[in-house]
Amino acid sequence: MALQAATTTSFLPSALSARKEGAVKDSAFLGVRLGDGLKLETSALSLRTKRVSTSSVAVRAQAAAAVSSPTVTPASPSGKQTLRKGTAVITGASSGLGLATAKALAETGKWHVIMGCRDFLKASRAAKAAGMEKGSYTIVHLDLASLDSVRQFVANVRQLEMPVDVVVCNAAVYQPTAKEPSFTADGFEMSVGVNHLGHFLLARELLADLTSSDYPSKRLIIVGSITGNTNTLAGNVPPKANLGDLRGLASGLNGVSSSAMIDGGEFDGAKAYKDSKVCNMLTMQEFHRRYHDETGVTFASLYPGCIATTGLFREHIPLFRLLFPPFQKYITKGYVSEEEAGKRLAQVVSDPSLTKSGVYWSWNNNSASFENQLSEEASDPEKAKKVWELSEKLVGLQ
Ligand code: NDP
Ligand code: PMR
Repeated sequence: MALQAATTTSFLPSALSARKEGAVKDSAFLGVRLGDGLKLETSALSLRTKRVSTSSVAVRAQAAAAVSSPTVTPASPSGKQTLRKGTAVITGASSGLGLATAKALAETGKWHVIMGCRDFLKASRAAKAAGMEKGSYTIVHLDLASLDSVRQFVANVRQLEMPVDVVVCNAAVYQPTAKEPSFTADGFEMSVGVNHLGHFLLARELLADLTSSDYPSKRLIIVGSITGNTNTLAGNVPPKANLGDLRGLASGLNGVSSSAMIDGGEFDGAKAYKDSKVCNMLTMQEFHRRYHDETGVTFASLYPGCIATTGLFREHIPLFRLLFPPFQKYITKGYVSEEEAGKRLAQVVSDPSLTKSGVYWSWNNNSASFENQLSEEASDPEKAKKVWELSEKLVGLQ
């Protein structure tokens, strides 16, 4: 019964994306414009209409290793009680930070990972290539660019009949070179639609599951970033995050009757990403204010370090992708490997010393975690409340 959804035909509208020929922003490396000679990195005209895929398998149990329900297993003959395996849902676990975290958790033998991924085959290959043991994970299809897919994902996770002890909202897209916005199935600008609104609905839905889990330390983690925090050097590299008076978000970010940008301004892909990270960090704090006392769930965000080699920069110009890792390694010294970043996020998932709620974690040069300060905007409770209420309307929760 649990796996009935495995054969369910799913309709997965790919996002409607419109990009003009040559729609790559003037090539700029590290905020500095390069000459016209480097403007050849143009993307081809791609005006995709809604595509209906019937081939995707919605749920596939990689492992039937169901997790037993009591939190503490009965005493073994030696008299020792052991904690049952925890189950962590991680979005965007097919690459980068999400994959490294899934691997780090699975390797401990204490966690089963539900990998919420938009590309099932890619996720499956990535998990195998990372050496994750077959019984340690389950891949469930999730396209955050579609609210229907988010709802279907929640239903499919419930069908697995595993507890949900930790949820990690990790997936993201970054479109620094796009001249024109692209849109999710529901018509939201892509970066905010995927990084914030898709996760907002997912987290709201899965809060009930977290609340009913009997795991001793239940957590909802939303990955943030330094670049959304204007109280840092990195956060002051233009374009800076700024949600303004939220007029674009209030009007639906559809780029037709409203701006595609939260602040109502002109489209800028890099800014849209940074704005989405501000929303992620505000959402975590609003969750904490509204639900921590009532549910006992720990809400946290983090900046894992600059993981300059991940797929996040796939849409950036080749020169950026070549120079960004050494720049971060040798100049800013902010670089961390995917493996190290995965260990950091895995700590936020499971370390008994990181149970404080409402916190934004960072790590110092010795890889020791500390509670970091968010920028004024990213810690503004009024803004958090407004973002929450507007997001509720957009995802149909109001
Ligand atoms: P990656 O591109 O490697 O990982 C992003 C993941 O998100 C991929 O698995 C990708 O899937 C998935 N994803 C993208 N769009 C969707 C969608 N519509 N539905 C479902 N999944 C989707 O980047 P990172 O590992 O670097 O990013 C992970 C997180 O870390 C992000 O939240 C990012 O903001 C944050 N971060 C990253 C930093 C860095 O330096 N890299 C620094 C600070 C924060 P697919 O594999 O199919 O493309
Ligand atoms: Mg940044 C201590 C300095 C520091 C750190 C930790 C980062 C992290 N960056 C720093 C400094 C600088 N960066 C400086 C001085 C510049 C101008 C030369 C610079 C530029 C820059 C660019 C163009 N940095 C970038 C970009 C991107 O396109 C990345 C981005 O903003 O993605 C949204 C990026 C990043 N720098 C970082 C980190 C972590 C990123 C990736 C951001 C993220 O995932 O949120």
